[in-house]
Amino acid sequence: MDQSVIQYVLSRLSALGVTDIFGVPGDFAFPVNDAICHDGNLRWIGNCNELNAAYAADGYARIRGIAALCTTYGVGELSAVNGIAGSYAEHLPVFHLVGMPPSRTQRSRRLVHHTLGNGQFDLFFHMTEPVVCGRAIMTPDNCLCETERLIRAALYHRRPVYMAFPADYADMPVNGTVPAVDACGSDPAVLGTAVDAIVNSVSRAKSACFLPGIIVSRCGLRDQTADVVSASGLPFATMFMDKCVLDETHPNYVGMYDGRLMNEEVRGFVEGCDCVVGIGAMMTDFNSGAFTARIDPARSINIMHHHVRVGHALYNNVEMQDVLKALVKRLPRRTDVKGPPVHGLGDPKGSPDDRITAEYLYPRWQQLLKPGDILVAETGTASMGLGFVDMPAGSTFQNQTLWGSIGWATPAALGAALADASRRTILVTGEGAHQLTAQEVGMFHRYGLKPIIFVVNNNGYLIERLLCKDPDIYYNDLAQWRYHTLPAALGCDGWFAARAATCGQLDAAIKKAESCGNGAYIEVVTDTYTTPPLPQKLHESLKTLYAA
Ligand SMILES: Cc1ncc(C[n+]2csc(CCOP(=O)(O)OP(=O)(O)O)c2C)c(N)n1
Ligand SMILES: [Mg+2]
Repeated sequence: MDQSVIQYVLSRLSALGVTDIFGVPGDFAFPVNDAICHDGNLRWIGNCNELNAAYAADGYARIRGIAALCTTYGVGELSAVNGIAGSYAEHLPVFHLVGMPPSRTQRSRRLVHHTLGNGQFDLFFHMTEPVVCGRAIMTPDNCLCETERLIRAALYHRRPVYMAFPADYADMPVNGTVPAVDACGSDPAVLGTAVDAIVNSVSRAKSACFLPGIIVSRCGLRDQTADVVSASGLPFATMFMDKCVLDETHPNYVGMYDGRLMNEEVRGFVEGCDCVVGIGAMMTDFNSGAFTARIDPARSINIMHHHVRVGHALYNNVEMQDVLKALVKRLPRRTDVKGPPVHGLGDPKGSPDDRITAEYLYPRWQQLLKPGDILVAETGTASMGLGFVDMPAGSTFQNQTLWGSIGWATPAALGAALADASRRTILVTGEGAHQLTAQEVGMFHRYGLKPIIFVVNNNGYLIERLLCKDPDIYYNDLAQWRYHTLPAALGCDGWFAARAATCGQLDAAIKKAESCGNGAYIEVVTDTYTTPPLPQKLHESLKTLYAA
């Protein structure tokens, strides 16, 4: 084999569907940067900083199923760690390629730049350990084995991996032969027992429903899961992190289940079922209405990526895809279980001269959405409102519900838009979150992308105002930016940009954004405390807590 170490790794990433690699270059990473630019199947996407590159890779992986970023030693890679940790928490296989000082520099313990000045070179390799599912320092001798091991780990766990390339080794030819890799399959006996247990529980139950979760989409099993739900005839609800895992236009959909906080009818139905079947769902705080959900483990099932739980029995070594394949044939078709009807948000309420309220804003956004749209919603009040809009067929709702690092959504939308430029990408962010990563807006134009961006300007960190003791305390205030002037300053020539403070202005701006044939950026100005219902509910439950 006459490929170099980095050429081999890049060829494997291409084969897995990566066509773009995010990052910021640096001298120790030059061999990796050069190889990416010289690889005919790959495109280098230069981000404004490494944190943004990691968020962009995260967004790309949500749509493509896999992503990669490249940073330089120490200064670059450490900035990316928050983003990588988010991809770990949210199960996204992101390959973090890091350029390292040459092996001879490391051996001589020279005091080179980007080190702590102590001659130690493996510190950052150790620092990344908890946020990746595998890592290696690549050499000509280990390259073939380690690349295959890390690809397998990333795809098995759906989590990031770290590969560091000493600058001299990166360009050396690889040694050895490609190892044979066994495919991971289910243990047939355990699979049979687990599927029997699921079929028995569901058949015996007077009423049953599904809660399909985010792992389904991370494993690329949305169609198979929809087939199981359709074959069973049973209703399904979704939780916040899992929104749009199955199309919300599916006839069996009953709406968002959010514990005791929202949608009482859906809660009553789900919690009243004798058997609740999770498929790749996680009971996190924001999935369970701040842990107000009450699903008896004894009467529930969860089919996870590599194991199944039926009541209190755990079955290991069974793969989700094998379980779904069996269930689609074996589950009896039920026509006797009916869920509540889905209530949409209705029409926007407000007159053209009115200030923009939640009763206008969220229904207006619902009207804007089209089949196939990619909606990226930032942590904050706006995503908590968007969680309750009805999403059209084939559209997707992306939110960093578990990791919740503000600033994620702007670069993640860039990554998502690059991952599938044929779809419309819509970004909704609060202005506080946007201030962390707003530079990345310029990158959409640089790469010819035409998103619709909404920045909700509500004079500060509203979700924090609602959750902290004193809403008006000044740590929730922000520098007042003129947000709608950012696209021009960031080089987005030809974009439509506007500031909307009334319902009429918002309506006109949305119409222009949809027809301008270019990127669009709309600053949506609301009153300081304008909020959709969910943050208000969280606020009320905390108020009782503080008063107690
Ligand atoms: C990196 C990071 N820093 C701080 C926080 C805490 N935090 C959560 S939401 C939020 C404010 C979001 O404000 P904004 O984007 O304006 O949205 P709003 O709630 O006002 O709609 C902050 C500071 C966080 N989640 N992530
Ligand atoms: Mg705000």
